[in-house]
Amino acid sequence: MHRSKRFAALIPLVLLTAGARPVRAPESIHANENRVAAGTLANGVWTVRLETRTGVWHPEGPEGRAITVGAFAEVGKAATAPGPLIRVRAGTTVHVLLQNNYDAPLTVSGFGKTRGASDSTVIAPHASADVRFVAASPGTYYYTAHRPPQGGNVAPEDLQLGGAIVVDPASGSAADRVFVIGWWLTVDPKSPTGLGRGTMTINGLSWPHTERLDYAQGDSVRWRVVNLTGADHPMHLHGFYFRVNARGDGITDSLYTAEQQKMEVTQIVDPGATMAVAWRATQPGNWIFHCHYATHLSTTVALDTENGEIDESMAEHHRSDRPHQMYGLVMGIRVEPRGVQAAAPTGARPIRLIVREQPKVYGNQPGFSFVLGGTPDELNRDAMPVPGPTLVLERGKPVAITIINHSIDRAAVHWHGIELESYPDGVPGWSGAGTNVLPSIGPGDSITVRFTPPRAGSFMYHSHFNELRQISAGLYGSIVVVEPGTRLNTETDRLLFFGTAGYGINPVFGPYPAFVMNGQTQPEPMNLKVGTKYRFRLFNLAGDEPLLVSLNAGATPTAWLPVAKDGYPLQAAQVKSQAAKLVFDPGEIYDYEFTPTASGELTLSFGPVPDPPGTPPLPPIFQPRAPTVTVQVHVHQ
Ligand SMILES: [Cu+2]
Repeated sequence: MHRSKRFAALIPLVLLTAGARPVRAPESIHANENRVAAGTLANGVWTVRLETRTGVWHPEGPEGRAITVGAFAEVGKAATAPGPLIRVRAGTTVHVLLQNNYDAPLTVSGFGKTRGASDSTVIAPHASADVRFVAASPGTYYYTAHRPPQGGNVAPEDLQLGGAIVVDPASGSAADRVFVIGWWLTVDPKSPTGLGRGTMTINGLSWPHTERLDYAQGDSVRWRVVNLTGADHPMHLHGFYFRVNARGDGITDSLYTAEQQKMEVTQIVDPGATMAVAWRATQPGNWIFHCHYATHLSTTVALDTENGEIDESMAEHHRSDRPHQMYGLVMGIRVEPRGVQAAAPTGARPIRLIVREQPKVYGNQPGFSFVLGGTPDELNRDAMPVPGPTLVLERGKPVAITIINHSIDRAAVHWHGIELESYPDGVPGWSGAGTNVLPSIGPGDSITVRFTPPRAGSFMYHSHFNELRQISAGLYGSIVVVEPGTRLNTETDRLLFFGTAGYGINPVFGPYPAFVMNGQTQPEPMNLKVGTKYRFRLFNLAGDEPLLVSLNAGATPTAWLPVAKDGYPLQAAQVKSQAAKLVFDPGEIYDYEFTPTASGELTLSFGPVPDPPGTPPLPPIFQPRAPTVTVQVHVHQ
């Protein structure tokens, strides 16, 4: 499955002017919740009549900025972004009548006998096409379309020309929801961010305008996710693990057997990829499901951002969102309580965490840090440890964590991967329920949150306010939850926390911030002993692109044993030796066991995922990517 690096999919757009096309009567393009299938069934054939339109789309709600785009409509109905949902049972023949109303030829993919981008049809201007396919295999798929690319790529106004195709099993199957991730972006080399305007959407809307998903406590929840953007998205659920039931690439969908399924809180959805997940809403309150790339929930992807600055007057309609400053790829979940609620834990172990900020730590950007109360760092005002202190908690033992904000920004802390109550979860203006909602912590203020970690494993804590600025500048730390009566062995447990040295103001052209491991751009050598079983706990909050980490013997990766993902132990059948080479995204956590068998030299490297062989070099306007860092690993007897 291919991956695009950060905004690489936008590169050809540099050559474009994404000006509005003249439109006759601007019709409104509606957001599509993907609840209702287009078309009708007759004589075993599902017939869908689609046509192309041009209209105005309001991804940030009716009061927000309008953009003119192309979109699909079911004939006789409003055009939608994403396009109409095609949903049938396996074995059904699907007959799509497609009218191209544009003055240009339309290339349509996804309706072929073997579905996917490899099987496309070109429809002449003002002509129609008649495509038939048998929806043979249950799964999640999609269709896309575009007019002739300009400068080699799909024009921004064609990025909404796509929709989901769901093939349900021939009988049965539980109710689910379909979420299509989309984007619309223009590139402006003269803007500090490299972007003109941009938005990222789920089912055609951007947070806080995305749909609120309402469940009752105890409900089983099933989602399908389709990524129609050219970037990968690490999709993260707060408060609960989800089971990954299927992953696909639009052409094939792999339904996992029980032995293949994993429990995760973050799953990467590659460009053009799909996934199906299931989880149980056991805790009441408000939660979020979001992309863990900080840029993808920042003002960078708000349409009201121009020249890198959010237009506060235009952003008025976002006011409800101001406490948490999120935009883009976020969905809000509300779980209504049902039955007896757990009492708040008592006898909690108190912990104090101090948030610090210092100016100009990363160039002109400030540095942030967590400091543990009661340690020498608390008295040393210059102490800015990155990552913050590792919190070693005991499974089943309540903690009361007081966060004291000594920075000049507002603060909020999320306990990533921990199954807890909603209020302490850490999303200001949202966590909690009804009117009892977690506030952000003002400068000089503090708040105490309480939770009881129910599971031993590797977790993390990080800022959930102005994430792009605060996380990239060091506001994170690891959490290791140990079994009662045990301790963390810091000799055999090696914690490797990946981050960045500040953030890239210009995510399109660079410069890109350096990657850091445990806060260092060039970490000290590691020392291991032959025959000792180590547990490497890998945490990632690094930037806006996938990170490649490998433990190498010479030029090739050695082998390690995966044992947990996102703090959840893998099933026994999945604990198999594999090449020590990991592509992972921010918001993911992996545990590996590694037992060196011979003395000698190994290296640990971390950096960007290399381009596939044959990738043409980027034009000089793009700055070089952050270098791959190599750490010496000495193995001795
Ligand atoms: Cu994303």
